[in-house]
Amino acid sequence: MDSAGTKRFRRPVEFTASLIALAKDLPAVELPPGSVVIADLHLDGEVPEDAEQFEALLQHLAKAPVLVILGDLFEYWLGPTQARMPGSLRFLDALRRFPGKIVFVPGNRDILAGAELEEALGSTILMDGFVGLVGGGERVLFLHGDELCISDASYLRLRKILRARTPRLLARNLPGFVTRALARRLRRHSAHTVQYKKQKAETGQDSQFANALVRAAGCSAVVVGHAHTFQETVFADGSKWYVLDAFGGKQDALFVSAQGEIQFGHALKSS
Ligand SMILES: [Mn+2]
Repeated sequence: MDSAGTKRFRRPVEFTASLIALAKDLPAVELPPGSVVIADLHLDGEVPEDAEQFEALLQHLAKAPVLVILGDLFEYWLGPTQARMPGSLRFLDALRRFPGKIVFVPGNRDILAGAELEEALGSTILMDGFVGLVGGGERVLFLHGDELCISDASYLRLRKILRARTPRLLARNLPGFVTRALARRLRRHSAHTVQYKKQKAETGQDSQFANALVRAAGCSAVVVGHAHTFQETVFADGSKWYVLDAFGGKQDALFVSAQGEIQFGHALKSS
């Protein structure tokens, strides 16, 4: 029997309403000049080059007072067990050594990250995104971007389940074969999105919902990753929606300029 406490996820409209409510009350984070935002690095512990590239990137960005990682830092992240795997240690060490502040918003692939990653980040994971304060008080909303794919109802259901407290605790103690199956599901949604991005002007992300979230958060722009292809959209009300390239693309990073303005470019550009 269904009680109020076990109310199931029914329609995307409930999902969008709950996120619009959340957007009104997101944490605010100061992004001083020199701050950098990147997303979708997809680091894989089984690929040694990934560790070298990541160390080089963090060294390159070492002067950033705040580094924002907007989700899918890892190819997949399954919790405490993974933090102890040899392939993960270099990533975590590199994060620990970063001199500035790191702000992390999880993506669909690292939604199960918890205390084991927070220890290396030196900060609390911002599960639902945040409002960045730039320049003279301009407010910019930062999200991973998977939440904009509101036509994928089965993914939204999974997303909700993985974010609930009890299932998260359970998932973190599941046997390896179960968590690996979960990882495959988390990756499948991304593969789906990568397919979408091949069709121009179609990323799977809903622009009207992006606009609604910007308004709800009282922001002038929203910046996301997830779709892997840079995009700039100006809404009728003048607010803007930006999608970052996946790491390695020409516009894979947001920089806060000396004047406190947001600019886009390559994370590894020579400064
Ligand atoms: Mn993603």
